[in-house]
Amino acid sequence: MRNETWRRDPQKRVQVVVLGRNKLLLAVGIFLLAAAYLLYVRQEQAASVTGTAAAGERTIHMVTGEFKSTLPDGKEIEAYRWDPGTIVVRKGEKVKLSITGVNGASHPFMIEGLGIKGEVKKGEETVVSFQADKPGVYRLICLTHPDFAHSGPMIGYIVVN
Ligand SMILES: [Cu+2]
Repeated sequence: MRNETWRRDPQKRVQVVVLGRNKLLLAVGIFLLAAAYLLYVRQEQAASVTGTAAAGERTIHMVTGEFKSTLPDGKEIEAYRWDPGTIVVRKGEKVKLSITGVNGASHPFMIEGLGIKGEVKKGEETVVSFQADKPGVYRLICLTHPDFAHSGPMIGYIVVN
C-alpha cells in the first residue's frame, strides 16, 4: 500500500520514509528503554544477592510468641514459639539474629551446634551473631520451654544451605 502511494505521488515517498523512520526510532527507543529496564532489574537482583554478603552481616528479626487455648473442661494449654520458626541462611553468611521478647517473661536459649547461648526477656531485644560454615539444620532451643510438657515446643530451625 505504501509503494502504491509512492508511485502515484513522489512527495508521498518522503512522507512514508519519514513515518517509517519515526516508527523505527520509536521502536528502537522502546527497545532501549526495555533493555535498560531489564538491565536495571537484573542489577538490583544481583545487588540484593551479593550485596548482603559484601556488606557483611544480614539481620534477621524474630519475636517470641504464644499460642493459648482453653479446653472444654476449662483447662488452659499454651505453647511458646519463636517466630518465624524457621530461617534459611547461606553457608558462611554472617547473620545477626535479633530477637525481641513479646510473650513470656524470659526465654533462656541455646543454638545447637553453634555454641551460642542467651536469653530473651519480655520487651527487650537480644542480638546474637553467627556464621555457620557447615550446611545443616541448627536448632534454636528455649531451655525453659523445650517441649509441649513445658509450654513448648519453643524450637526454631536455622537452615544453613
Ligand atoms: Cu521459652
